[in-house]
Parts: sequence; C-alpha cells; structure tokens
Amino acid sequence: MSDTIAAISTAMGEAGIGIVRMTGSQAIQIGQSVFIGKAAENENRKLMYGHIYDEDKLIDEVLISFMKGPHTYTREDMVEIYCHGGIVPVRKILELLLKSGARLAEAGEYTKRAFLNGRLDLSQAEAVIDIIKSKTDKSYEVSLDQLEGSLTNKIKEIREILLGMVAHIEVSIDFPDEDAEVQTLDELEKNALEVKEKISSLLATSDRGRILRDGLNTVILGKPNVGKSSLLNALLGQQRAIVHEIPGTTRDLLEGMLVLEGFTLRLIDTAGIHGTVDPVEKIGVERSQAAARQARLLLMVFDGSSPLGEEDERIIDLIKPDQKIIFIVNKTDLGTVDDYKRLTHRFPDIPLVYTAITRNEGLTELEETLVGLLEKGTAVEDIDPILVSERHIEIISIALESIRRAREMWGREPLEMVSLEIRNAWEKLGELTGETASEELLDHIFQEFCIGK
Ligand SMILES: Nc1nc2c(ncn2[C@@H]2O[C@H](COP(=O)(O)OP(=O)(O)OP(=O)(O)O)[C@@H](O)[C@H]2O)c(=O)[nH]1
Ligand SMILES: [Mg+2]
Repeated sequence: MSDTIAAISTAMGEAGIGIVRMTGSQAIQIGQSVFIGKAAENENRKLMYGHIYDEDKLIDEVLISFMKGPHTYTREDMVEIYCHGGIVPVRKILELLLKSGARLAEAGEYTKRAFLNGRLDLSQAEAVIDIIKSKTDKSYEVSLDQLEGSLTNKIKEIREILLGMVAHIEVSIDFPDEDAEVQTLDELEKNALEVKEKISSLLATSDRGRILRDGLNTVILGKPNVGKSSLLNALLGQQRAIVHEIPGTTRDLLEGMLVLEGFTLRLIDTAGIHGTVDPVEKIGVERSQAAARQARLLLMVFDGSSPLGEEDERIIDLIKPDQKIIFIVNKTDLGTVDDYKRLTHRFPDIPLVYTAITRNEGLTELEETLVGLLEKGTAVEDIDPILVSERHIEIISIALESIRRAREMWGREPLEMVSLEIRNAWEKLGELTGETASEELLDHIFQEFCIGK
C-alpha cells in the first residue's frame, strides 16, 4: 500500500484550466468522496463532468478522471481534476484533498514512483525534467529521444556485453585450461573493443550535448570602437550594452542568451583589444583575451571603413585551430577598403559578412551564416543518443576508464582482477539507468523536479 499524494500539476497563475493530481492507494476513494457528477459510476479512464464539494459547500465545476493502476504514470491509482485555472480554485481543491486524507507530494514524487514502480528507468525520469526545462526545440528533441529510451537501450546493450565478458572469465577461472584461456583472451579483446567503441562514440556526443544545454560560448572580439557592443545589442534585439563613439566604452564582459533557429548561443561582448596604459582598460583587455581563449565561436569585428591595421592582426592571431570563426566587416556605410577582400583570400574557410549595424544592414545574412555554421557542427542527425547530463557523462567516463584498465591487465594480472574491473564498469553503468543507484542519488535527482510532476 502506497500512501496517497496530491499536488497541483499546472503552473500557478491565471490560466484557462488548472490540474490537480492525486496518486496512491486511497486516490480513487478520496476523489469519489469529493466529486458529485452525473455519471452513475465513476468509470475507469473516462473524463467526467461534475462538481467538487467540501461537504455541502461547492468548491468548483470540474472535469475529473479516475484511472486505475497499473496503466497510469505512477502505475498506481490516479485521479486528475481539471478545474478553473487561477491560484484560488486549484489551491482550494488541493486543500480539500489534503483534508480528505492525501498528503502533499514532494518535488518529483510522481515521477519517482513511476521509476520505483518500473515504468521509467532513471535516465528516462531525468529526461522528463529536461523536457520540462528545455528552452529550445533542439534540446527538447534530445530529451524526448532519451525519454523514449534511446540512451537506456544503448546502455543495456553495453552492460549485456560486459556481463557476458564477466561470465566468460569466471568460467575459465573455474575450469583452468591453457587453450581455453587463449580463446578467452581473444574473445575478451574483441568484446572489450566493441564496448570501448560504443562508449567512446557516446562520449563524443557530450560536447554537442553541453552546447545544446548551456549554449555555445560565443565571443565578440575586435579592436575598440568597431561596433562590438552595437552587434551584441542588434543580435539580442535590446540595448544590453552601452554604445558610444568614444573608444574603450566596454570594460567588463557582458553576456546575453541568443536563440537562433533552435540553437542557443551564449553571446559575450568584450572590451576592445589594443595596447593601452589605462589600468582599468588594461584589465578589460586581459578579460577579452581570456574570453577569446575559451570561446567556441569567435565573432571578429572590423571597421570596414578603415584599413586592416596592426591591432586587427594581433586579434586575428588569437584564433585557435579548434574555434569556429566569422569575420564581420562593419561600418560599410562609411565605405569599404579593399583590405577585407584580401582577408577572404588569406582565410578561405572563414565566412566573412559585411554589415552596417547602425543601419540594420547585413544582420540577416550574419544570422544565416551563424545558423549554417552551427548546423554543420551540431546537427542532431545521427542515431546515437546525445549525452546532455553531466551525471551521465561522468558515469560513462568512469566506465570507460575501468575498461581501459581491464585491457591493460589481461595477460599480466590474474583474471580475477580483470573480471573485477569489468564488473566495476557494469555496475557504474547501472547507476545511469538506476539499477544500481543509491537512495541518496535518487533523492538528489528527484529534488530537481517541480512539485506535481
Ligand atoms: N557609421 C556607423 N557607425 C557605427 C556602426 N556600428 C556602430 N557604429 C558606431 O560606432 C561607435 C562605437 O560602437 P560600439 O558598439 O560602442 O563599439 P565597440 O566595438 O563596442 O567599442 P568599445 O566598447 O569601445 O570597444 C558608436 O558610435 C556606434 O554608433 C555602423 O555600422 N556604421
Ligand atoms: Mg563596446
């Protein structure tokens, strides 16, 4: 018998409808005790019209559904009440349910029950929260994929191979015989390679996962006064940074989130880089250089109306081989010198866009170039699930480490040691799906949820 929990499942605020949900062994009985409707009996999984009463007092006009477990989200009996939206009706109904014997659900408790009752595994439960929290279409797609079991299936496959390896080793420990041992090593080598490949290809997606989750670290770079802050403001569509004709306006790093066609960019405006004696500006320049080193994408801004100078060259020198870059030649309304055409010849792989930001010219082309560049590197097109959770990335890295150690050991160390390492990897991966997860870990994960989910 599970105790019965209740919570408001919709967001609090004025809304067309609000949903109050209840699950547990008493849910249906409590629901029936507060509902008066036309249907003769409270049919299973039907939506019924009626009223909620607190004894004689009318609380609200509602639709209600009684759902018998196990074909429910939690696998237990559930009741959902669809009442008027707005904070008062939902609160009044919740209070009535609590008074009638339910207790207030903890954060994520519905999903925790779904997990404990075997409806979802842990990575799927985590996907539920990621879906709720997703801010872009792309991160939503990845989480939905995970909820559908893409990651679970991959991990299951890998764990099965690992278990097979352990079994193989145990047999050859119990029945030692030279030939069998050689065969075991060959077989193990093949399996280990397969596991290593599977795990490595999963891990390779973590970079994309992080970008989907946190946004691509994008730094706007250039010498003073070329229009970096103007660019930040134009892309964000708001006056985020101070823009001024005096060079050296921006000193601190300024950030804004930009969502473009489902891609999230963490845009950072920086102080113009040049040799300066001003102590405050100097610190600003150092920060710009540090930001440039960490950037995944550099938006390098030039003043197209004046020649490409020594200062610009030094900024170009900051480019690192693994960074994506777009050259932006701004202020074309004041004329364009030929130097920038030569830039295209020197760096044929780097896209170059002409803009006049104050006139809103070239911005559409810049956005298109940006999206093109992002699609190249982060398309969600392959069949592999994408790792977005730091927890998953850590688990998989540790498992990979164990496999590596096991491979180093065989032939040199006793088979028992090899077996132990493989078992470690198997157990670690079980934490991802929740098969070997501790109570603390579960608490930690479900606390991230909102109440009512
Ligand atoms: N004519 C013209 N002026 C521009 C253009 N874009 C920006 N400006 C002007 O150039 C000046 C400097 O712009 P900012 O955006 O502050 O330049 P910045 O690169 O952030 O400068 P610092 O913060 O000092 O490094 C301002 O007066 C802008 O209005 C443009 O396309 N054409
Ligand atoms: Mg600025």
